[in-house]
Amino acid sequence: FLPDPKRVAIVGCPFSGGQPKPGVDKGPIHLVEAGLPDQLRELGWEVTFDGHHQFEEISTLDDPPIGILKNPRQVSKVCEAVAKTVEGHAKDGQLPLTLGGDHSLAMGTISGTLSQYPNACVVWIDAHADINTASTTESGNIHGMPVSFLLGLDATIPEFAWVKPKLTTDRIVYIGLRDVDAGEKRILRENGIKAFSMHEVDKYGIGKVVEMALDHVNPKRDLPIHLSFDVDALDPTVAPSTGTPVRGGLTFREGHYICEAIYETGCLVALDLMEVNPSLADAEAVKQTVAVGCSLVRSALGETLL
Ligand code: HAR
Ligand code: MN
Ligand code: MN
Ligand code: MN
Repeated sequence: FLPDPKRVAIVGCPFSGGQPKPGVDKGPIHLVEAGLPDQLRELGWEVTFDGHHQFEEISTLDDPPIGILKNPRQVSKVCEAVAKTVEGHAKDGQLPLTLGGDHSLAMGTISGTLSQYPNACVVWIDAHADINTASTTESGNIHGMPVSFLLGLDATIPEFAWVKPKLTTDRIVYIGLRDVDAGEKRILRENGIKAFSMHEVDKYGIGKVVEMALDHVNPKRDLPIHLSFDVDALDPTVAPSTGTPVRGGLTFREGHYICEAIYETGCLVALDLMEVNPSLADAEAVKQTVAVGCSLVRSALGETLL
């Protein structure tokens, strides 16, 4: 599925409405300014980047909470626009690389991927499961919910009716989990959703975990893969500048190994790098996190393969 010639379209999404901490909207700007487009050109990719997306502002006055969900209309509108953009690039035969921004955006990116590749599977790398529904979320932050929308677990909110539940529970797999709410654990269990927490990474090693994860969602390695990488999957010592760091995460190499192994399948059709927040640490830590983010993307696009 890798485009030949290799063409990638960078979709910069300076958006933070899916969670309360300012600054995550600056993530994509830092990643691009660090030189990511040129780094990908050096790897032989033809890179399209037509500027960061400008999102229509909805005043908070016009966007009161629905239940406890915060900024619901804003998140929905932004994700719908992102879905169209990602779909458009995929239809053009480009590999959409979405830079967040908070992880609510994946509602858009994965919807866009599924419009072009209905049988795509999702590999979700995160400390969190992001699968709360309107009835289980305790925070009301929609970045903790995108997977439930994509699976249609809670289709009760008309504002999100455009999200067509095209993802099925057997086509998503998690790696890196270590901070999962009780309600989310129940959802994972009741729906038989496969997840490899840090416990399994410790037990089996990352090589075996990635193999088992792919055997589950893509047994014949013939389905398109959407890789959604939340930088907080990495240990906070590796990626400190993020909104909800959780200790005990993936090492630098474990994170990169995942990206390399997905690239190696030749099935990667879309990639997200989310939750880099340059406002949340000192300058050195920001630099480190941005550099790791760029490096993960390069690995997912073939850098480490000899
Ligand atoms: N489960 C919590 C909630 O729903 C925390 C979600 C946290 N954050 C993320 N997503 N960064 O991966 O609010
Ligand atoms: Mn574009
Ligand atoms: Mn996430
Ligand atoms: Mn997370």
